[in-house]
Amino acid sequence: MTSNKVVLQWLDEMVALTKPDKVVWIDGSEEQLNELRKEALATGELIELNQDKLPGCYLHRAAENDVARVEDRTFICTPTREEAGPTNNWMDPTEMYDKLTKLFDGSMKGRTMYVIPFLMGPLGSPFSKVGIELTDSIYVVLNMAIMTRVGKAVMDQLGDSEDFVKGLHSKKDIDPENRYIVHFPQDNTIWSINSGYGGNVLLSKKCFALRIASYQGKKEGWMAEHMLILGLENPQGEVKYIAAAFPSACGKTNLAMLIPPEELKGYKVWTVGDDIAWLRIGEDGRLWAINPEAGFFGVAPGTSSKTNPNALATIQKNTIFTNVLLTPEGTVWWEGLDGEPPREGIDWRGNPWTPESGVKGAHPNSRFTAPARQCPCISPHWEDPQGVPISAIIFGGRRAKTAPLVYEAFNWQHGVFVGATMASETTAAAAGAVGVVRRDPMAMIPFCGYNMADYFRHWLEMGRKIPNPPKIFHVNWFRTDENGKFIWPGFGDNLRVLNWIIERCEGKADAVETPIGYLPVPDAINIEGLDIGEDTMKELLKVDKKVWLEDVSAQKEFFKQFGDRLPQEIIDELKALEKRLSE
Ligand code: GTP
Ligand code: SPV
Ligand code: MN
Repeated sequence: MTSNKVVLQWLDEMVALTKPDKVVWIDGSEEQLNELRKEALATGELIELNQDKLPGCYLHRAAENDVARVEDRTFICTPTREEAGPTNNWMDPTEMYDKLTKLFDGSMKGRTMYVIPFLMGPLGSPFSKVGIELTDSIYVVLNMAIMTRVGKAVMDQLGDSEDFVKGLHSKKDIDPENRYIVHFPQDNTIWSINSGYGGNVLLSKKCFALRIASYQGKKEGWMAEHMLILGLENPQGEVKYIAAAFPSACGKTNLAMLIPPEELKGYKVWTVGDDIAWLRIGEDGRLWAINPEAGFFGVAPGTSSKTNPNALATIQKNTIFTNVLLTPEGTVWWEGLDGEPPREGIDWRGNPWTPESGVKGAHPNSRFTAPARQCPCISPHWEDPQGVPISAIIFGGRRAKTAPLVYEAFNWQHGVFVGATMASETTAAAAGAVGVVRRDPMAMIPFCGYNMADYFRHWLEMGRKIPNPPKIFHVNWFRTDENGKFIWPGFGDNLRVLNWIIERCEGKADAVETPIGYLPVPDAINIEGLDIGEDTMKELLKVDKKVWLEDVSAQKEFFKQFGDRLPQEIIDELKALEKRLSE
C-alpha cells in the first residue's frame, strides 16, 4: 500500500518484535471490514445484534477488569521527569522501551497484525495528521474505522513523509498487572499492551489526539484540547461556534447534540465534535477549531430520547456497543434508556440478568461507537478543512457545591486561571473511585502530554497571539440540593445558559461583577416554562465567599507541586481572587 521507507522499516521492526503469523493492511474498503466482522463473530469477539432493528450493529464485551481508562498505568516518557511534570506518570524512555520490548516480544504469535493507517482531521486539511496503528485486535480495527478516516487514501496523503505517529497495540493476555499505556512524545510513538478497551487502545483518541498532539501543539503554536465543538444557530439563522472542555463523562456529547426546549424552538445546535478539538489561530485573527475524529465513542448510560435524542438516532445503525445489556430480541439496553427495563437479558459481564438481579445491566462506562455523519444534527461545516471560528470557550465540571451555574472570566488571563483551577467529581470513565472531587485543569489532567505548568504557559502565550480571542466561561450543570438531587434540569435546557454566553460575546446581555467573575443579572437567563423559581435561580447563581476561600486553599495546594515552573500570571490571579474574596 505504500513505498514509504520509514513506514516500511518501522513495520519490519515491529513485526520482528511481536512475531505475528501474518500482517494485513487495512485498506478502508467495506469488503475487508465485512470479512473482519465475520471473523470476529466466529470467535465471539463480536455478537451480532438484531439486524432488522439495528442494522450493522454489534455488541462487544470487554474483560471484566478492562472497562475503563487506567490512569495509574498511563505514562509520558520524556527524556526528563520535569518535562512530563508532576501530574503524569513518568519513566526514563530507554528503561520503558526495555521493559515493554520484553512484554511485546512475541505478543502477536499465532495472531494477525493489522496495520491501520488513519487520519486525524478532514482529508485534505492542512491541519490533519497521520497515524498508523498496529494491533492484534479486530475490535480495534472496526472501532478505528468508525472513529477515524482509515485506509489507502491516508497513505497517499502521507506520501514519503516521516511525519506520522507510530502506534503499537497488543491485547496480549489482557493482564491488568502488565497493562501499560505509554507515550514517547519525542518519538511520535505510542505503545499500549494488555488492554482491549476504548481510550487505552484506540490510539487515535486520547493517546494521539490529546497527549501526543498537545505536545506537538506546544511546539508548533496550536492547541489540542478535550473539547466538544458546537454551532449555535439563532432564529435569524446566524451561527456562532462554542468549544467546551468538561472532564470525562461530564456532558460533552450531550451538550454537543443538544435539542432546544419548547420555549426556545427557533434555536438549533449543530454538532462539529463531541470530545476533542484542535485549535489554531486563523488568518482573520480568530481561533479556529477542527474535530480530528470521525465518530463518537459515547457514554451509553443516561442516553435516552429525553436526554439526548440525537445520540439515540445516531446509534440505530452501523454502531458497535461495548459492555451494554443484551435483550432477548437482540437489541441493547442500559440504565437510563427510555421506558421500563427489559424483563430479562444478558448483562455486560455475560451473565443472565433481570431487574431484580441487584447489579447493573450495563457497565456505568459502557459505550457506543458510531459514525459522526449519522448524527441528525451534524454540522454542514464539520469537515471544513479550516474548521470553524470559535466565539466562546467554556470550562465546566461536576461540582455538587461551590461553582455556580455559569460565570464569565474577566479576560483571557483570568480565563486561563479559571480553566487551571477547574475541579470535578471523578466518574466511571477511568478506573478508580467515583464521585471524589479532584482538580482537573481544562479537563486535561489525564491527557496532557507534557508538564502542565508549561501547558498553562502555552495557554497564556496563545492568548497574547490571538488578536480576537474567544471569551472564556465556566459552567456547572451538576449543583445539588440538600437531598443530593440536581437543581438545574440540564440537557436541552442548557441552551438557556448557552444563549446568555453568546449574548455576552455579542455585548448584549447584562452581568454583575463578583469576586470570581461576571455572573448573569437575576433575570438574564430565560427560565420560562421551567419548574424553577427565583429562589432556585438565586441558589444556582450563589457565590459563597467562605466556600470559595476554602477552594482557594485547595487550589494553592494543587499548584504547589509545580514549584517555580508555575507561570507568575497564575500566581497573580490566585492572589487577586483571594483578595477579592476577602474584601
Ligand atoms: P466522555 O465521552 O467520557 O468524554 O464524556 P462526555 O463529557 O461526553 O459526557 P456525556 O455527554 O456522555 O455525559 C456523561 C453522563 O452525564 C451521561 O450519563 C449523561 O446522561 C450525563 N449528563 C450529561 N449532561 C447532563 C446535564 O446537563 N445534567 C445532568 N444531570 N446530567 C448530564
Ligand atoms: C474519556 O474518558 O474522556 C473518553 C472515553 O472520551 S476514552 O476514549 O476511553 O478515553
Ligand atoms: Mn472524553
